[in-house]
Amino acid sequence: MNTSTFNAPVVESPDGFHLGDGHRRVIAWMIYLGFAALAIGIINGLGQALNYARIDILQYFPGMRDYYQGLTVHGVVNAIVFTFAFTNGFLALTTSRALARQLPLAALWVVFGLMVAGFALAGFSIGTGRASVLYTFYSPLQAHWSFYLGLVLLVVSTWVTAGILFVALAGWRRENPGKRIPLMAYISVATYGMWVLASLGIAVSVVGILLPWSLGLVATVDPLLTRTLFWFSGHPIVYFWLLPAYVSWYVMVPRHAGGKLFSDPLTRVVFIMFLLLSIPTGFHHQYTDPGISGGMKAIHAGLTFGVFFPSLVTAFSVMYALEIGGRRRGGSGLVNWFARLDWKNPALVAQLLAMLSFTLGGATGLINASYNLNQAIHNTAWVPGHFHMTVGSAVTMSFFGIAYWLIPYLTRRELVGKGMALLSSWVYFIGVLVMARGLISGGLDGMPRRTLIMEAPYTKEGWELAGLLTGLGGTLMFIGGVLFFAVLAGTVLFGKKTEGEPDIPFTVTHEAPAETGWEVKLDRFRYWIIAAVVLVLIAYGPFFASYLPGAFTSPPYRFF
Ligand code: HAS
Repeated sequence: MNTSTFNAPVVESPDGFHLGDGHRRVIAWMIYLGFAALAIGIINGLGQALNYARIDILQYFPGMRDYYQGLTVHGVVNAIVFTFAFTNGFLALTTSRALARQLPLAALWVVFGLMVAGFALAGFSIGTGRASVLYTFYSPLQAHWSFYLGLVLLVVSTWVTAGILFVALAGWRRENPGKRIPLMAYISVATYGMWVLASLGIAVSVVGILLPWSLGLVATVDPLLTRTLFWFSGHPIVYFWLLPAYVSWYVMVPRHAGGKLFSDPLTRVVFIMFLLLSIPTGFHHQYTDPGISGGMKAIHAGLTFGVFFPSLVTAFSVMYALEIGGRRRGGSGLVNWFARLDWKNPALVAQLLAMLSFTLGGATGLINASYNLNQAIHNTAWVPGHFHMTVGSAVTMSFFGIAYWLIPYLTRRELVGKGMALLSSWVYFIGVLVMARGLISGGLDGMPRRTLIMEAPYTKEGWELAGLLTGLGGTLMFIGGVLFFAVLAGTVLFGKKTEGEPDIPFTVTHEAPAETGWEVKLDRFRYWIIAAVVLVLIAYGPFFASYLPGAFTSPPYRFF
């Protein structure tokens, strides 16, 4: 895989590998499941955004009891079900393709089944008002056991996917001794390696503490302990959302743009940095929590600035690929190449706009990470402002862009409504910027997050405009989302059948990865995982060693 085929006009398989029909089907179902969850999330998102504008549409949602139930639906289906389902399907595909191996079909269906069961259980508990605990499910708020069990199944679906990918890679290595791991497989597997390690916090918390507690097997719970275990996984989960988008930005966007990947080893280094640094940063969500020493918070703050770095490198690398593409299309000067990119390709446009939004999302992340600035914005509307420019757009719009080639690839149907797809991306992008402007300025004026603003008996100067912008932006995002789903449904139902066996559009490194020297060591995942575990022990060990067993316990609070 070391030829210069990255800019080939026709997407044909360079090595003759084709995904089996059954594999296409199961991966398509995973992607549909993810988007079905997103559709529910987007409808609830409209209700959440309009709350800030003091417009109540939540009352018209069937079965909706209160604001927190709606916010829980929004957070859980968007942040957990949508992202997990899409990632399980997408990275299974990228790994299978890069290694040119079919993955075990039955195991992929198991992944799908686990996700459906997890979604159904969590959906049942939230839908019946038994789990209005938000996607962070902080104790001592207690949910019905079915909520926690649903979460367990959803996380297990990611572990089974990870197992499938690890086994496939091991098999490939056995058959290709001494060969470098193909880049697309490397970064896909690294993403799951990071997540398997990261998800241990949430696993211990849910299986070891919250599930038995919700079943009445233990009477009390330690809020700080479960919060800390949540954020042990809760920060790295944002990179589990982001890295599939990065997989696309590194190995697919250059192809869409007609550019080329900047550097194979640098791309590997970026993913290794995420493996090392994603987890030992969770305390930056807990700067205001008592019971954690200032020293520990400082270590996590420092490491948070460290995990900022691979994204800066990514910005540089992606820009390089885009610039090459823009210049090949006749662009010149400092910025003209940007205008020359293929702004008519829906897959590219959605991801370019995602990147632009992420530039602002990343900048707000830096402010969050700064200990004293965090004191001003923590628990304000600023925080949803930040995360709608990251997961709410950078990730979601990248997944939209990927879907514009992935759904035709999986269904062997042509994309229907390219104009509508482009419009969808622009409307969603403008919407997210307007909404984030509202949330960010409102947050700076002290407007709280997770609050039924429309019924709040108090207000402050600035909140009104902030609320209106949030409502307006959220409405535009909703319209953008509806347009996206129209394109998706149109393609699946009415798209013209395509001939032949197209390949997925991935970049082949323009230089073969080095076969000797330091770069080869990047492929030794085992050592990087050990290093990641050591870093986690340094960053969390002192807290758990001094804190366990939990000292401050509370009885449950149930709102059902
Ligand atoms: Fe965050 C809170 C810090 C990234 C999501 N974050 C959250 C929450 C969520 C979230 C959901 O330190 C709320 C959790 C809750 O419910 O309480 N975050 C950061 C930092 C980064 C960061 C330092 N966050 C993300 C990503 C997310 C995400 C990614 C989802 C996918 N975040 C925080 C902190 C908090 C927080 C604190 C706690 C706040 C509090 O007090 O509650 C960094 O990783 C960001 C690095 C990003 C960059 C941008 C690079 C730009 C790129 C685009 C390239 C652009 C190109 C332009 C090529 C450095 C790669 C192309 C176009 C042309 C013009 C040419």
